[in-house]
Amino acid sequence: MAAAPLVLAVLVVTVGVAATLIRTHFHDCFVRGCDASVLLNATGGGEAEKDATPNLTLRGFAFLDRVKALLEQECPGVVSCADILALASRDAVGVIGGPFWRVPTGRRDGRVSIKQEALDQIPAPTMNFTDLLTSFRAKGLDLADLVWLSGAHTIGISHCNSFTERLYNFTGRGGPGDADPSLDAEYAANLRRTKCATPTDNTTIVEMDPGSFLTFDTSYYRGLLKRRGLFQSDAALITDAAARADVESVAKGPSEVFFQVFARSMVRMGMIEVKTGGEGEIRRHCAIVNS
Ligand SMILES: *[C@@H]1O[C@H](CO)[C@@H](O)[C@H](O)[C@H]1NC(C)=O
Ligand SMILES: *[C@@H]1O[C@H](CO)[C@@H](O)[C@H](O)[C@H]1NC(C)=O
Ligand SMILES: *[C@@H]1O[C@H](CO)[C@@H](O)[C@H](O)[C@H]1NC(C)=O
Ligand SMILES: *[C@@H]1O[C@H](CO)[C@@H](O)[C@H](O)[C@H]1NC(C)=O
Ligand SMILES: CC(=O)N[C@H]1CO[C@H](CO)[C@@H](O)[C@@H]1O
Repeated sequence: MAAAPLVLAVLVVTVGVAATLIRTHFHDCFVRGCDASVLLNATGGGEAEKDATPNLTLRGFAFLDRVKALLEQECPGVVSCADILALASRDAVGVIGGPFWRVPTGRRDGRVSIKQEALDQIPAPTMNFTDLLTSFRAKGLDLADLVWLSGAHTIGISHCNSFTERLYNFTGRGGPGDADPSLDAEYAANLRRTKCATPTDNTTIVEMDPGSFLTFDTSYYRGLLKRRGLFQSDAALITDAAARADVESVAKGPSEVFFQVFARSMVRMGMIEVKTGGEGEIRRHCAIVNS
């Protein structure tokens, strides 16, 4: 009798870890390439990328530090923190029933992490389609990668204050009449009533794929077509004809198709500006550069 709630609790934690790892890997790759710069602690020189990442992302760091410590015991100086992040993201997705893919390894770790670069280069949840595509193209990714990597929001969670301007203050006039017209009105009203009663709420957790956020599946894309994408960057995917066609095709296809394209885009993302050969180092601890 007691088993079911426990199994559910374990699943919630596992899905949360998977979402956190994917987000951390994404943030890492978009700033100075996939070199684990996102895992570095700030030093005397100023704030690090970590200091720019949303609080929800921060939880994954201690877990990665533990994985690194175990690996260093077995085979010191061999597996980079950047590879650990790529492999852990893949494994976490596989454990919760998502796709599995082969991760090319050999990334080396960077020695520099700067907060402002994260603020400048990580695509914001408020971006429109044009700005999102520009941001992805700057990293060698394309329109398809934007659509498929956004699919990670199938297991995403957010805090109200990341999107409340869409519920309360879209044009700056303010008030419940000032919601984002691209968001389903009934859904917006429901969010205001049950989840985000105040625009500044930064603790209530909102599922990005409500009803299915524990399952790695295509319902995120069906939600987009019902105009229930939570962030403007989700809603943006159906404002472009080519992206919308991709969303429509994956939304009605079997999960296997989504799994294949998601995996392919994760591999492409994992190769952004990687350091190899004599570049960078194999960090001994993921939070600090080797002395
Ligand atoms: C990195 O920073 C975190 C949070 O401030 C701290 O808990 C951790 O001990 C630091 N790690 C190292 C190796 O200094
Ligand atoms: C997208 O947003 C930028 C501002 O961030 C704006 O300059 C641009 O006009 C917008 N593009 C479209 C097509 O709305
Ligand atoms: C609504 O947005 C405007 C412009 O961004 C801002 O000046 C105002 O303070 C906001 N109102 C509320 C209630 O947050
Ligand atoms: C949430 O908002 C409160 C009040 O504005 C602030 O003190 C707190 O630091 C915020 N917490 C986070 C995690 O942003
Ligand atoms: C690392 C960090 O700042 N964690 C905080 C994230 O937000 C929760 C809830 O607001 C806090 O309890 C954590 O301390």
